Amino acid sequence: MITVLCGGVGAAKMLRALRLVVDGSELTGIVNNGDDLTLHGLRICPDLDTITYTLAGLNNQETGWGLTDESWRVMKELSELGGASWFGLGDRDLATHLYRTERLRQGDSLNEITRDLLAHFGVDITLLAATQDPIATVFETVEHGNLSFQEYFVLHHHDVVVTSIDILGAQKARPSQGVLEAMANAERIVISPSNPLISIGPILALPGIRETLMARRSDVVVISPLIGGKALKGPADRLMEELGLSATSRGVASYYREIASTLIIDNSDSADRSSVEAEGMRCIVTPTIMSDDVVSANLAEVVLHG
Ligand code: FO1
Repeated sequence: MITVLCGGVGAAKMLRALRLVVDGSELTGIVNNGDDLTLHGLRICPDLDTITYTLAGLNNQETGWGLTDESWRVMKELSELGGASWFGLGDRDLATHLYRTERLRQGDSLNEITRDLLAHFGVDITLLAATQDPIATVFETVEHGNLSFQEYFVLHHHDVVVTSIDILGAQKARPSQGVLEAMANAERIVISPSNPLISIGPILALPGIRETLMARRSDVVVISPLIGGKALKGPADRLMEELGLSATSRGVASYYREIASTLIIDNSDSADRSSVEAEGMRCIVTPTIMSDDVVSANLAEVVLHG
């Protein structure tokens, strides 16, 4: 079994790449849910949905989130009514949130619902929410005080100065059933090229996760989310700098060094090899921008066997 720690877009691409070279029954994703939200009474789990839609081949490639062939009639009507429309929920995507919310209300667990959504969309891997207890990533900002994840990310376009990040509820939350086992029993544990602080960080903040990874350190591989010191998407580089980690391969290595033995960096960062090794991590240099199936499959092979 291969277990993958996941955020949103970068993780979806990594899982899709791994799925090119291994059977779906071999793959388990442990998915961040610090960015989940309740809006219009609906429970929305962006990272679970981004991964599900991407592996189904139905993701909206322009936005990176939501479904392809989307329409926006409900949002338009809502906006005309004066309702909150800053967080864009397409008509097709809304069906997922309506379905999830009603089943949660009926008492089903998030992981049961996720399993059924995966089956509906024809995706044959396992996804487990990192926790099914309430957690929430909160940003302390200079401009607006405390912001919820989606207020920070979408409402303010992550264009604010962050002074600290807190994962509310993490210390009391338990990892979902099967999460620690999926890490303990995996041949390889993969940390996706997701934002270290706000996609992987909330998973690492849960009790027992760091300890389990430390015990498996020699089998834990990280793919750097930075290319030339910049994130392909999102605020990872800016946040790392603001919170005292340098936005470099070395900064990524210093963040993960206790729990992972290997860092994979992009060819364009080959000059960083010695700085990664100076942090006590093995460094593999290979193309990491998963722009087509050839590069993706190659990266997956390196992740599994490099
Ligand atoms: N990201 C945006 O930048 N704007 C949006 O309006 C937006 C809506 C949205 C709806 C459903 C969903 O699953 C994701 C959505 N995202 C949107 C993406 C999301 O904010 C982030 O990419 C993740 O939370 C970070 O992984």
